[in-house]
Amino acid sequence: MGLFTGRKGLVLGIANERSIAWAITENLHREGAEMGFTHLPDAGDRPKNQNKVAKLVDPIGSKFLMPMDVCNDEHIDAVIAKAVETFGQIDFIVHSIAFAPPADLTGPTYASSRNGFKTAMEISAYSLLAVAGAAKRRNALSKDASILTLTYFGGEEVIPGYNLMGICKAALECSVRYLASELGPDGVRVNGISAGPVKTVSAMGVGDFDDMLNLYRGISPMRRNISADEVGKTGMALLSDLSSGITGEIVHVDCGFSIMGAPPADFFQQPEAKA
Ligand code: 0WD
Repeated sequence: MGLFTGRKGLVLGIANERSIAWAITENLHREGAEMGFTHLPDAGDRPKNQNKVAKLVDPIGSKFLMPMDVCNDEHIDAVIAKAVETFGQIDFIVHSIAFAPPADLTGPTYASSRNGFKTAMEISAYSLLAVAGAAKRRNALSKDASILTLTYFGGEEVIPGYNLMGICKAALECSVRYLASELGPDGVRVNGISAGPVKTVSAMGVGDFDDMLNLYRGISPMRRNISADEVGKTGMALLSDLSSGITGEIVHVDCGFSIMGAPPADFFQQPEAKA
């Protein structure tokens, strides 16, 4: 019997096999979870996004796969309604969604456009509140349900290149705490994982990613980068009974990078650090 035998939930934000949401899904599946999934709606006739996600989730017995744009309240409500119809109540929600228009993400924050800021905040932070709110309104969450979102250290401290998304992550992390406080009386927990860099589609839009990986390798106490599976394992734990007393937390899965106030002495001996 697995940790998630008899437990059901929703996973939002798989784009492809590199997505962090997929690494979490693999761990949940291994422990026996039953899941429904969403994909970004496809433009035009070709179901490109749908096919990419279906290829992954069909073989693990997905209970449903629906299009969902988090900017659309009807989409969100339809997904929650489908979850209720399929499962009754659900025990977990994985929210692994972020977006900022590239032009607004790559420039300095003071150059963000008003609309770019709104879009980035809506998709990357408000969407967590919207999904939790829809689930609450439909009484979709079981009495010990757990909600998990994904964030990054750039929401706590300045990471050059992370820019507008850092501001969104600060809002997202604060949303975790407010939601945890508001849903706690129902028994529902809300937590976030602050992950170190993992090469995914979204990550490639943020600065020079290989430099970021080198930096993390050089500075982290563990002198390496994390794997997506490490986020998957911790995600699974935060969604499970193993973390039944934890809510409102942001757990860093970053090989310790975020505890360092300055690079270690050996950082300056590394050829890539000098380059
Ligand atoms: O290094 C990394 N990869 C890190 C990612 C480090 C720390 C945190 N994160 C966070 C991201 O900020 C995000 O919140 O993890 C989360 C997942 O990101 P990911 O797995 O790195 O990226 P990806 O595989 O691209 O999944 C994000 C997905 C979208 O993918 P695409 O590539 O299609 O933009 O978010 C979804 C979509 O599936 N998404 C949306 N879903 C519904 N409605 C929307 C939307 N409007 N926009 C994006």
